[in-house]
Amino acid sequence: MDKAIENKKLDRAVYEAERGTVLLTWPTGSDVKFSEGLARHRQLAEAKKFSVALAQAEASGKTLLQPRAGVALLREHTQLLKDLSPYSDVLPTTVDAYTRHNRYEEAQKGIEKSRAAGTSLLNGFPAVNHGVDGCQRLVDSLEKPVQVRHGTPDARLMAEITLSAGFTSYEGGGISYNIPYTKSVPLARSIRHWQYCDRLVGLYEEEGIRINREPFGPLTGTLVPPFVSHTVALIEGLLALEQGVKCITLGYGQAGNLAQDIAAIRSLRNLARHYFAEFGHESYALSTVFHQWMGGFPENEAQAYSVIALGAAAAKFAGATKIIVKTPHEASGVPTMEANRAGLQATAQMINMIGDQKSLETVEIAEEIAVIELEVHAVMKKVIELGGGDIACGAVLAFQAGVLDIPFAPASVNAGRMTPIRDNNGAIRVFTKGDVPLPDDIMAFHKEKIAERAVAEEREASFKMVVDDVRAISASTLIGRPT
Ligand code: 8ZB
Repeated sequence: MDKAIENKKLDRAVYEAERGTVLLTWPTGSDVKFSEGLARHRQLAEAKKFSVALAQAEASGKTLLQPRAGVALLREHTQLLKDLSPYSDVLPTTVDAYTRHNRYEEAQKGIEKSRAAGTSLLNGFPAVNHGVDGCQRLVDSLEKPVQVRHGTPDARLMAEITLSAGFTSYEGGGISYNIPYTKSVPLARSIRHWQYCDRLVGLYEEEGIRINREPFGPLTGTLVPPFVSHTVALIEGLLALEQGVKCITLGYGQAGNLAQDIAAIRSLRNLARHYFAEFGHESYALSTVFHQWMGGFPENEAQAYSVIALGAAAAKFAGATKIIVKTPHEASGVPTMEANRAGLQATAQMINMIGDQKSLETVEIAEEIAVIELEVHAVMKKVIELGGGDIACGAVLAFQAGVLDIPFAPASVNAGRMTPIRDNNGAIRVFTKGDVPLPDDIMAFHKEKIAERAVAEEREASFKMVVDDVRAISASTLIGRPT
């Protein structure tokens, strides 16, 4: 049978033929020469290598801080990153929305209008339009590693350009940059396009150049139970390793309950080791990334700092390798440099104070770890079964069947039949499981936890409660209690 998608390393010849067409999709593609990309990476200072920063952090127990940042023009973007650099361990380049949709002509107009206006009229850095030359000048101007951060279902051309220019880390994945971001891009197609990106990273690895890959952990950032984002992260990790990726960072977005958040990062490590070994992968570098709260933020900056600080505490207690930092401007849009710096400083203070304490081990954390691992095993078993052992095919079929079901995701293939809800401690539980194959004892556990809240609030658990939860943090509480 000819499968729509397979978890198999792309043939070099297939990759090369495809590359020919990818590089023709926008004029800057013609400047990509793999040999020149290799030469750039070979002369890159150690301090500019993402994989080195991650390995050092893993070895020493340090937590790296990374902001998000991107503006339209090269000079302004370079200055922005230079200004943030003293407060960051690793740097981003957040790409604009036109580029994320492969709309390079509109990105070009955005660049021209930004020049005329003297200010950025794009919500990120249009890396494809700036091309290898612009991206290389950016990397050359900075002293720390830089990662491409975006949200692009077809990021092949951008990967060719930015990696050739000397970026040393690339965010995204075929599921995590599709289901939460788009309505109708076929999942098999985005997975295939990300196999291409991973194969490219694998080609650099074959030449001794280490490039970090980071699937996007938080998904919709809206009441996502840890087992859901973990399952997607593990699948994307497996897909990447198959294509030859060797340095992988799995992510998770803060949910808000401290025990659950700490358990999430710790279990993610255990689960990655388990599944990567099961699929025959032994030699790779693993790290984790914790995203501070991805849901709605309070408008008030003082309140926003509290959300940021709680995330910092959870990430540090959990032992995450890296934190993606939010800013006090989160509720209002793209942050200024000053707001970004403030978020980084608030986070640094918290992780320093938590770092001076010993690791936190509680029965609540242990219980959450056990629950998350059981849930992930149940869903992974079904995904593997659906794919007949093939995780790529299994993922596509699992979304179709509602076995993988991401809360509040816009993709039409996403079932949306599983409903999450907070329990009386603010941990995210499963209210209705839809077609997600959670075992009865796990569902009984969720039910009991949800019932405790219903009693405390003197109301039935319902979709109204879910809506209240979605709004809660921006209004000042974790749980959407009746007022
Ligand atoms: C999925 C990621 C969303 C987050 C931030 C948003 C939000 C988006 C930029 C940016 C700084 C940018 N974000 N674009 N932050 N500069 N150009 O990504 O605010 O927190």
